[in-house]
Amino acid sequence: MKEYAPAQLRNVGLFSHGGAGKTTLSEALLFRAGAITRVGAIEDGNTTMDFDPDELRRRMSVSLAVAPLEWQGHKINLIDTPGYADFYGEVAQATRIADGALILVDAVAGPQVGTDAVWRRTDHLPRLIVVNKMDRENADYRAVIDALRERYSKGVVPLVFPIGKADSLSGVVDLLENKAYMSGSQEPQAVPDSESAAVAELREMLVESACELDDDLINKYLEGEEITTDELSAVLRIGIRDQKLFPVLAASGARAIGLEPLLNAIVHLLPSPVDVEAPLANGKVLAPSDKLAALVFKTVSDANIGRLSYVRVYSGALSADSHVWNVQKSKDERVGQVFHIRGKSQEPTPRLVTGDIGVIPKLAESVTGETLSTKDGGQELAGIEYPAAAYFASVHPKSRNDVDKLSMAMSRLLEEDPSLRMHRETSTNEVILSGLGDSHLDVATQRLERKFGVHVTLDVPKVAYRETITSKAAAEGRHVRQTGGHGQYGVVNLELEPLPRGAGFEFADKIVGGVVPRQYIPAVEKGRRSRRPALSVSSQRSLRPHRCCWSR
Ligand SMILES: Nc1nc2c(ncn2[C@@H]2O[C@H](COP(=O)(O)OP(=O)(O)OP(=O)(O)O)[C@@H](O)[C@H]2O)c(=O)[nH]1
Ligand SMILES: [Mg+2]
Repeated sequence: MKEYAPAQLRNVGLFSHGGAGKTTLSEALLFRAGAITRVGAIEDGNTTMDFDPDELRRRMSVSLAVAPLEWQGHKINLIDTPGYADFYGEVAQATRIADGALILVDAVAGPQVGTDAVWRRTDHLPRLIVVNKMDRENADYRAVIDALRERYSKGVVPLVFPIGKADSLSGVVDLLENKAYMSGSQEPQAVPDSESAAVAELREMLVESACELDDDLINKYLEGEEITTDELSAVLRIGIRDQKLFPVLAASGARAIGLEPLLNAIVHLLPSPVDVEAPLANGKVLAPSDKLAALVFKTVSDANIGRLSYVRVYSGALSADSHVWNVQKSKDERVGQVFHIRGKSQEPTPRLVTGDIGVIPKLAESVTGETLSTKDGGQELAGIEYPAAAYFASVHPKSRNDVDKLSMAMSRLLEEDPSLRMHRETSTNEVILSGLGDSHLDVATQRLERKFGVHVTLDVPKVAYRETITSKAAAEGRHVRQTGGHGQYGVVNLELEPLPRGAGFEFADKIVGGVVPRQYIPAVEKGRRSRRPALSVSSQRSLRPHRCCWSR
């Protein structure tokens, strides 16, 4: 693939509730643009974006995948993501490096809980909405738009009009150009007369919403003047960038309908890498320069090949056979080959320009979230924020051999998926793996087996119940010992009371007037601490922080 200038690049993430058709639509777009020569299907396990054995087994995306296509002198990097919440770690990586988003919505179901989730997770990105699966029985474009306007924003406006629906879906009208793209034909056509009234109604909605953002245009519009396509495009671009407008397209990935207006919208309405600012770790933005700044946003580990690092370049160029600087680790990193990536296949390239995405094999130092730059004043790009763990399991290696290999394999696995976490629970002496859900952990154990030959079973973790103080109590203790000489005599008055949960342990010394010499007091606190409530795996009470007062 030839080299494109940064202004000609588009990095577009596809996000949705699980199963809205992102991978199928990606496949259709890649085929339509000539990037692939055969259309794969989820059911046949041969799509470009789903190639991992776990994805083929589950017939759903588990990892993000990238594939480029060329359209009207531009290069679009499609970034397909999983819709299932267990794999939102990948969504976090994609939302970090995409410059714009396509939010897919099922034409029958309308917005769903996963749509809400990705809508929130992409709230920093300019967005287009695709009402997909328009070929399905009971598909209802207008009803879905109404639901989206109700749920998210009045800036949700139609950009196309679908001709027919379900079995009779035959094409879509691009409202911007006022042209029809019919199934089976590559060239745009005049809008069929039978549809012109309905098309005019939707176009009115688009033009009105767009013109409202621009004083000159609204005056023109109110005076009844025709708004040109170029004027409309310009104001739409700004409205989308400022997240005031969210234009909606209609498509059927499975039947390859509605693809051209979608590709045109990506090229003409979504921002290029030049139009967006690169966030830095310190909360500022990267100042424009020729200096290299690239983010490692995903790492794939393989026991044989080693690391494969996905990078997004924010400034400068990342060249093959070069030395770069890992900003976080302050270490030199040698870059050998550099590739463009299309699903699982790689194509060598001399360099990745500003804004582009590619992969580098065998980086020695760098892991996901780190910045590759130059030694002189390279700045740290903002990292990736992952969802918190929500599901926990204890890990049990199956054999002695598995025990030996577990820790190395786990560290590679965690490097590959930072939304997985592992720790040893000291109270129960169990190794705990945590992630976003049971499927997430299931995929993790399958990977351990497949990639690193380590066999483990997962179990419900033991819970360490702990004892605590639940109410205020006071007691007095006397120590009397006759030993021939002076003898020993001491009185301890101890008060115990609970603190708010999580507040820890507090020792308050209430001795007044020096009746007990100061040097004895630390020993009392120490004694008290050593008698902290016991830990037990069987007891039903939980640990509460408590305060302990000592007085005489
Ligand atoms: N009728 C119809 N079915 C579709 C369409 N697109 C996808 N499907 C089917 O819907 C199912 C899910 O499609 P995918 O492409 O895997 O959807 P996805 O959004 O990538 O799914 P996840 O990655 O799991 O979130 C598959 O059975 C597809 O064949 C479409 O346009 N029309
Ligand atoms: Mg998918």
